[in-house]
Amino acid sequence: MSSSGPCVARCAAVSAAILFSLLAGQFVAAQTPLGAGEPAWLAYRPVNAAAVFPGGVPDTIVKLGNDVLEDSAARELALGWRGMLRHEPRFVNNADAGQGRAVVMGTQAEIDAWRPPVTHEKHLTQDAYRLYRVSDVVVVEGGDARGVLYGAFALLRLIAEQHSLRVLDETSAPWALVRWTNEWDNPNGTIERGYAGPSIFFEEGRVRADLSRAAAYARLLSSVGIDGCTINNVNAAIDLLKPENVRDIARIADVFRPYGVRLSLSVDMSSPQVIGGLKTFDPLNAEVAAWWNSKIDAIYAAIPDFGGVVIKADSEGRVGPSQYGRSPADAANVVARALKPHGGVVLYRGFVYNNHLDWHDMKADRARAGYDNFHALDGKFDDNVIVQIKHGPIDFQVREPVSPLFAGLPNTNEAIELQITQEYTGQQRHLVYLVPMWKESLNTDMRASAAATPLPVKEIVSGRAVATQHHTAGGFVGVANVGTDGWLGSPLALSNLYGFGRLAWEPNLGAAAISDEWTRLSFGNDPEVRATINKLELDSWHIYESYTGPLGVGTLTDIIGIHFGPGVESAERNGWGQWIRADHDGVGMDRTVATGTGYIGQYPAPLAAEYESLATCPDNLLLFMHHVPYTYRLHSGLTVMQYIDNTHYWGAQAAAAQVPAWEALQGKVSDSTYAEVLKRLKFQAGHAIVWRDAVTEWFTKMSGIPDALGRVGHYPGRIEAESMHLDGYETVDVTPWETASGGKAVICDLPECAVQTTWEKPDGWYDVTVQYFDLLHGHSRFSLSVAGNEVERWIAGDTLPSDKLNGSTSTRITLDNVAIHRGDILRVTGRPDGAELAPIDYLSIVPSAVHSTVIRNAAR
Ligand code: GCV
Repeated sequence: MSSSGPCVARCAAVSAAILFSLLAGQFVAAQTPLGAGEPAWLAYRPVNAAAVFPGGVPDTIVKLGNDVLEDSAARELALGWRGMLRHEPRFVNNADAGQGRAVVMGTQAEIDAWRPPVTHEKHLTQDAYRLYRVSDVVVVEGGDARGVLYGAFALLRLIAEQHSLRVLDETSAPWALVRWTNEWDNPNGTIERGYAGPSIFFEEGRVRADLSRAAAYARLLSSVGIDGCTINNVNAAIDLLKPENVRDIARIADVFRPYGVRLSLSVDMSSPQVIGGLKTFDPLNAEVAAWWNSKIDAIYAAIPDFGGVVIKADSEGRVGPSQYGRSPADAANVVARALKPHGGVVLYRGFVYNNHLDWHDMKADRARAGYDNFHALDGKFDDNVIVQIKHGPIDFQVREPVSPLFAGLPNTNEAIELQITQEYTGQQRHLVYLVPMWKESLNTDMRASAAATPLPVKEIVSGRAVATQHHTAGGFVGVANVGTDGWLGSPLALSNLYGFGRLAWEPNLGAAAISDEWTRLSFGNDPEVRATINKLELDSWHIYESYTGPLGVGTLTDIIGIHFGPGVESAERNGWGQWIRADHDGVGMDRTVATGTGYIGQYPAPLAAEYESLATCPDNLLLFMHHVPYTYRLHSGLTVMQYIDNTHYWGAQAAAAQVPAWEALQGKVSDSTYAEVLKRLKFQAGHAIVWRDAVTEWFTKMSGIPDALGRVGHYPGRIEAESMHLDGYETVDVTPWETASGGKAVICDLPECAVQTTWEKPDGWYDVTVQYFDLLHGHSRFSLSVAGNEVERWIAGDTLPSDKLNGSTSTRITLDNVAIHRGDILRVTGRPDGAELAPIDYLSIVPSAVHSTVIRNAAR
């Protein structure tokens, strides 16, 4: 650290600056108004100020620099002081005022100039920060202006967690240079695999007029150290590169800039031809290269801090260099060379595969594609190209091994792509905290180091040169797909956005520590709230995995369309290659070198040996790596078939137990958050039963092996709608059969229909469930009556993601403590709406778990 002259002289240099306190008011006035859910973890709830600052809250905030990022840092501290400490700080940028109780913030150079150095040996790197005390002064020092902003957020985090700042000494630097989100937004305002409403960036083919949400999003991203955001779908709309659109997109970059978030774009390789009017988009053609140069120059003229581009090519219908016999390296490099003079990067996606594989070819394997397509190109990419690799070799399944490509490119920059939006993990209607899953990938030791030193994926993507790696950059990309509905729709899903940022900054943080940080920032420091939410979050991945994708099978969801409900066979007999190869004898993909697709051989030898052998392959990846009989015994001692049955029953039970756990927090979290989370957890509990029944029934039928515990196919209290007296309703087959109880449901093609049955069992208190289908479109009306008295009426008004009767639309209502007498008639009436024909699957009537004094049908 260097020092310069005495404070008086240095202060003169800053004295020309305007009194910052005057600006502070303006900053806050200009603060974007935030709607419900939007502040997320930046709500700045009151804390015990005396616990944080035992010697008194600093009343002066000194901002030494004038960078826009330091302005944001100051604005943020003001918000935090007011919200958390109930204190109105005085702002100055006169360094002399940094006496007494104050916070002084500035870059390393500004701090050096402010006062003789406190001995800090280590130079702060790009984006890094250091927080420390000099007697009563709290110093927020950044390696650069962005580091100052990150430091301010870090200080606010400590305050929100109510840590005592009597002693403070924290230095932190980002793990990797690239920490971006990708947003799969389309210009028409829709978002591919987005589950939280429309785009915050686009509407009706244009950039939104009101970008206040985009600004608020940049603030959130910045608070966890994310420094880049790709605003459009990797299935890129080609028109976005037209000059008028680039001008409009620059407005988004303008609102990102104060938070240090660099905007980037997904581009389509055919752009030179389609919008440039060239005869070709061959990346080795000189005119094509010139087109990219001038296009990129034009983008930088509009957006000087443009981050770079993301490219999806030769994948899922996108054109690419293969059309001209060129390689991904040729394609990436032509764009990279245009970006290079400006400091931009290309993130070239490793997600290149053939989705027309031959199911009959036992050697065909989609999992091989990344390595097969890229390994031979190692060392051929320019140094501002980063290959962006999904964490697993398939596609964000609930359990996958880490992609072997991470070890296959020792001379190429690599970034890991993680999916924050829950495409295959319950679409934010199921609670799945993904950080533990991501950490498993990041911590997987590829055993690729010649020196036998561990080489976990997190090291590979750090961009630091290590043993066998020669990387100049690397990073983390999170597919977030936030929308206007509380960013991710589900309040608890925000932990994934938060967690992604924190891991990208420091992957050695623990999943539990990140969950706890997020919980404290979002819900406060109440120990009961923390314990409950942390437990829900930390248990959630295994719960979801247990009823949707056992033993590394990948997923058993409907893979052809929306990836939400069960649809076991949809994986098979098509070109998509998400096969599970289940037949009457066994299940799983044989990916061994000895007899299978050879995929396992793509891993470095020690890891390959572990996966190749049944003796050492972990149970949780068994069906990913091997095809085994249903009678095969796992390391746990259970057979595969019994494990499938047990885990689905356990999972459904665990999902149900989340509901009362959350209910204990009523009154301890805001009413709206309480209600929203409760609604989702209840849905999940019901949907877990749909999953459980579908998967266990399907495998029982396929294997012919009954559940040793007699549960599958035997559902106490269940009455199939089709077996009841039908008043206008007609019976239909449901496809796939396993997604409806008994494979059938009833639908009503009249203005009103009913199903009814007479209760033949003893008088008592019962919990009554009606399992019905709620399609994306239509608001059917239902009512349940017992002995002529209406117990409940409801509308099928959810927006479950399909217009078919299947495992994505099957849902339920449960009414607790209904008094039913022998001989009572139970009747469900349905009134269709449009094409939604008030479909019913079954009723379930079981003795009440809790006898309440509140009698629902007390009117009787
Ligand atoms: C944006 C999966 C998703 C697609 C997505 C693709 C990708 O296949 O289902 O919606 O396309 O991944 O990552 O490019």
